[in-house]
Amino acid sequence: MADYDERVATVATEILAAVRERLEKHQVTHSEYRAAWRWLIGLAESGEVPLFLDVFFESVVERLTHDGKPGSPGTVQGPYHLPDAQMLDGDPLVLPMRDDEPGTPMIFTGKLCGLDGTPVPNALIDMWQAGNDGTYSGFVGDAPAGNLRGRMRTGADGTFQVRTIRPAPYQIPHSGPTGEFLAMIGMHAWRPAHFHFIITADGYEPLITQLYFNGDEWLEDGDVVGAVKDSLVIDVRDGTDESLAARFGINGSHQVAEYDFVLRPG
Ligand code: MBD
Ligand code: FE
Repeated sequence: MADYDERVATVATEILAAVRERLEKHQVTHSEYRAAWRWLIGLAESGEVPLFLDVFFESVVERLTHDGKPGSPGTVQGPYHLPDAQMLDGDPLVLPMRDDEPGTPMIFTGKLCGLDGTPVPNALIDMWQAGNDGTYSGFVGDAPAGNLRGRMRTGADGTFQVRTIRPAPYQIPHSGPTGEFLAMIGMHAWRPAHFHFIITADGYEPLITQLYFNGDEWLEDGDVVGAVKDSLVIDVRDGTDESLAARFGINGSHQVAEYDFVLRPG
């Protein structure tokens, strides 16, 4: 059994009190209670507990932890990170993808530096994203294991360049209990398209964040997860540098985007 902990006792007791107070306020009936009971058991059995928690609560805790601090903003990790993604090496770096991976090819470049602008070499960037169909490999859909997930290190000057595809805006899985819950409360299930990152480097605080793309309709119409921060929205341009594209094995239209991550000491 877990030890008694003053803080856990305080927070847990108040959460209970808040729920009980609302049951009383709305005069919740026994049959309504049973319906909620069945729904919650269905949530547990579906395996969607991590999804449900991250959709509704992670952004609150993330903001409390990080808002107001200098450096690149963090945002939620979400339920679809997998540890031990393939370590990318060679030149150029390409996220693992199928030969005929659907979606617009994209070259994403950037730099890592500290608060004073010092480049951070040899940092580990763990990057993952949904494919063009809005699914994450290893969870939903038919992408091969490890698709669009990779880890890479920054160079001696703190920079990185990687080829991927532009992820599509997507709906979080909406045919299970989490989707049922959203429908019950009249919320859509969309998130703006995004890349996910966990960045770690010696001497710096780990950064868990996401990047979004200017012009995405769900930036305006509301991210179901509430995890967008303005300074994490980046511009995407059509790629015009043919030698860069050629170096990445791209011969055709593609997009480019960049972001410089600023890490806090830690
Ligand atoms: C996602 O892809 C995601 O990034 C978050 C935070 C929650 C649900 C699905
Ligand atoms: Fe995501």
